[in-house]
Amino acid sequence: MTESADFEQTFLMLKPDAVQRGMVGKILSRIEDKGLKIVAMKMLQVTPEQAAKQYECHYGKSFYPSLVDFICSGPCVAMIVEGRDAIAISRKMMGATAPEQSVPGTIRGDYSLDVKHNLIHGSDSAASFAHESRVYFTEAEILSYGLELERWIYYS
Ligand code: DAT
Ligand code: MG
Repeated sequence: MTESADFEQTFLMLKPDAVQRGMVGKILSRIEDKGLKIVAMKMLQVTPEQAAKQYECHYGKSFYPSLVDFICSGPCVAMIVEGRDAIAISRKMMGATAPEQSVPGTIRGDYSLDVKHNLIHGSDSAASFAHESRVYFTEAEILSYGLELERWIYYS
């Protein structure tokens, strides 16, 4: 794989509904099948402090308290994935926030009917990735490794 400027990392979190519905494996398979490389991953119970940091851009909005309650309501799976245009690609794979707009073929479009119980969080920009990844991972926890299959996933 040739590293270039469009290779980037993004932060994803499988929310408590994904864990409770037994959909962790299914969603991870989509991420792996796409060719994105998981470079950090942990299951954790999000604390209110972590939730407040992760969602600080939504502080003051009407849904903020219930969003924080929800993300803290059970175990989540946090991860960092890497690949070409990983931020935009994973946002496309997640699907739109509004359930009536998340199209079939996306994770939310296939598996979710509710704006809050929408299974997955993903950074929406490089700045959000920098902020959100720091809430859950240290630099040392983010691994750097090659995958043999990468030369079949990327042209150059
Ligand atoms: P996304 O998760 O697609 O990035 P967002 O950043 O706008 O969406 O909002 C973060 C989360 O907050 C979203 O996943 C679910 C919740 N949320 C957003 N809009 C909401 C609304 N109108 N009512 C209830 N929850 C909402
Ligand atoms: Mg968001």
